[in-house]
Amino acid sequence: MSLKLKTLLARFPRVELIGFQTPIQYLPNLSQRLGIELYVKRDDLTGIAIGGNKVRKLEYLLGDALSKGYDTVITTGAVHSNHAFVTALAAKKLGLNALLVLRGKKDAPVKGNYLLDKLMGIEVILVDAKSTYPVMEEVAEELKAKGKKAYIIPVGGASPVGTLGYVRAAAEIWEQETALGVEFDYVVHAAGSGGTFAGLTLGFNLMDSKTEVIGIDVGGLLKGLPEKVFNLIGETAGLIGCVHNLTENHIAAHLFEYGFGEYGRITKEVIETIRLVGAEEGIILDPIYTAKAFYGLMDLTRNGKIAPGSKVLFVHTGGMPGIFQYDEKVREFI
Ligand code: 5PA
Repeated sequence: MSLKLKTLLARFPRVELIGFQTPIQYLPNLSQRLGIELYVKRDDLTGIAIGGNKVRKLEYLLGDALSKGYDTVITTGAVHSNHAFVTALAAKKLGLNALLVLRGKKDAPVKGNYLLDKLMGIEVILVDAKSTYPVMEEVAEELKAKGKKAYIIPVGGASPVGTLGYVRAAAEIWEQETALGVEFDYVVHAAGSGGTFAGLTLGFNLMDSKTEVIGIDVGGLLKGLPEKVFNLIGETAGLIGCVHNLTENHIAAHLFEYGFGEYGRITKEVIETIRLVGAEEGIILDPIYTAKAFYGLMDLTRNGKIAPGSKVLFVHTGGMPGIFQYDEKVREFI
């Protein structure tokens, strides 16, 4: 089944940035504590820069950019964006120029990913406005006038081409399940721009798998996430040339909100979750995405949505620099 999916994906240009299957590890201490069979997929170890889920999307996005002769990549996100930093570094590695248009105040402290951006000499334009897209378009036009060709990647790489990365990840998980001799009831992950959610959901659907993909909304990064994810699934299926039988209601029923008030807000529960997972299993989560997602997983287990004994795969999507971007906030709870 995964072979069929891989064959469908084979015609899309992809650059090899990872080069291996990320490990799936069993988490014995947290399994016992939660009364489920808990595994983690280490997509925080995707082999370039700070790793994380974006690398899978970038294999296709940068493959697309290179095959069409682009020489520059422009993308966006918040000043703490994991996606933006990884995109810029991966682009550089492939010999492309990179430029980031980040949402933040001009005097934003140089920490976390923003420090990494600066350290690597990545060109950053800070924009103190809700939407950074007009600035990205402007910069692309300016570059065009200078004879350059700029490829614009949306927030989180959440385009149909980027989503192919997580369709492929679903096939990878399926192969690993077969090797491990388990079938996951649930795959749980942090949902922000929705590309990971769309890709995994479509991938498992195309493999006729019973595995349910659960997204944890980490505080409404995007409004109307179920609709956006559903549209992205439709566009990605269209790109691949296949049909799915998913509905927007299915997406909404598999999306749970654990934002603790708003995107980016760090609370005591978030910090306690980082501490718990670190102390029990030696795995570090981040305060913006993965700790909220893991808190959601624990709560869904407590309230019975995830039944006792279920086989659950948590996808660790990376993001560790968030701890250092928000060190002051983190210190409040130590
Ligand atoms: C992000 C997103 P999706 O965007 O695919 O839904 O993934 C959510 C997510 N985990 C999960 C981590 C560590 C993430 O960084 N990050 C964004 C970024 O700019 O970094 C897109 C918001």
